Amino acid sequence: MHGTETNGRLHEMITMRSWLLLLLLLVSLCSPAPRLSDKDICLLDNTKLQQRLKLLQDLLQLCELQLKDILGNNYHGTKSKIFSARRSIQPEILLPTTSGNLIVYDQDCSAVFNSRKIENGYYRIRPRADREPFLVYCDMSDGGGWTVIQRRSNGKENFDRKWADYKQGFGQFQGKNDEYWLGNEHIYDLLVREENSLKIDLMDWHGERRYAIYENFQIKNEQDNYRLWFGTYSGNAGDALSGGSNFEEQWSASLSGMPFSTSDKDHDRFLAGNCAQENKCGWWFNRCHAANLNGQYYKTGNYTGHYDNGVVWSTWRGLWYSLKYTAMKIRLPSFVDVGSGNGKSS
Ligand SMILES: [Ca+2]
Repeated sequence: MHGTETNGRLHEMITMRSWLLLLLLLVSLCSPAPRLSDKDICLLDNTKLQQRLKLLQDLLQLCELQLKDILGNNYHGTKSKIFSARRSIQPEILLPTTSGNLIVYDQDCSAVFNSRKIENGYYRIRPRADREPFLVYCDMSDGGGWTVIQRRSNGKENFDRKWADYKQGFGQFQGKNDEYWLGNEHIYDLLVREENSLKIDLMDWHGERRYAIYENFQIKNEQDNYRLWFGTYSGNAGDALSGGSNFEEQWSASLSGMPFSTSDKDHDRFLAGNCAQENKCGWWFNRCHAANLNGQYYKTGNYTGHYDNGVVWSTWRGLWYSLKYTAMKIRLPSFVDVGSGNGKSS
């Protein structure tokens, strides 16, 4: 009996100890982690902030690199490889000519220039081996090697034409002041191989000149209505292709991403009307434009009327001034002026 009682107490004590241990364990598990001191919190915040700072510093460095690239990459400089997304050369362009023609044509005016033909003038070029060569004016000044895709200089040529004419091209290809549109198909063929820069030369009726350069000038094919794309602007005429300085102007007049329109093929964003009809020409219209170099040739400079349909570059001379001279010309950004030696341009 006594032995049994002692055993019972011992058992009771062990059970109590076990419970106590379990309780202690539970308490230690459930109690909150030791509270961080203000100093620890501060240190932790500091580490997080330093990590964010590092990220921002990296970003800043990247932006500085990009800015340096943009500033250093003028139109006759060498294109940086870091940020240029070169498009691959289309296989059909590499096909050999099937015509049996022994005359080898240069692909563009840069190639003409590089083959030591450095006089301004009309040359027959052939951007695609599977298509016929065609005449174009090569501007061998201004660093040389420019293929001119559009020119206005005297108002003699009619630019109020339909889709088919703008597709094939029209105008005179003889005199140094002849006006023409090279044709959307030819322009597409010239642009499709590689990234090109576009330079726009402008002159008003007082003989004052301005220019605008756009990097990575592209148009899509006819299925996509020769849709326009362009990159960074530089120059002293203002970025009229982008529509103007404020958001509202850009919304209605930025030509970036716009398809080509003619009076018989309205692809503009002006739902209530036809920009090409109002402007009497083919162009990449939005609602409608802040720049239209194919517009009506008003020999007075300033003009009035229902529509701002002159030869317009609004960021320089406004919408109601029609320019005397315009030329749109293209060249590879990597084109190196091998002719003049000193790299200066007029
Ligand atoms: Ca429309």
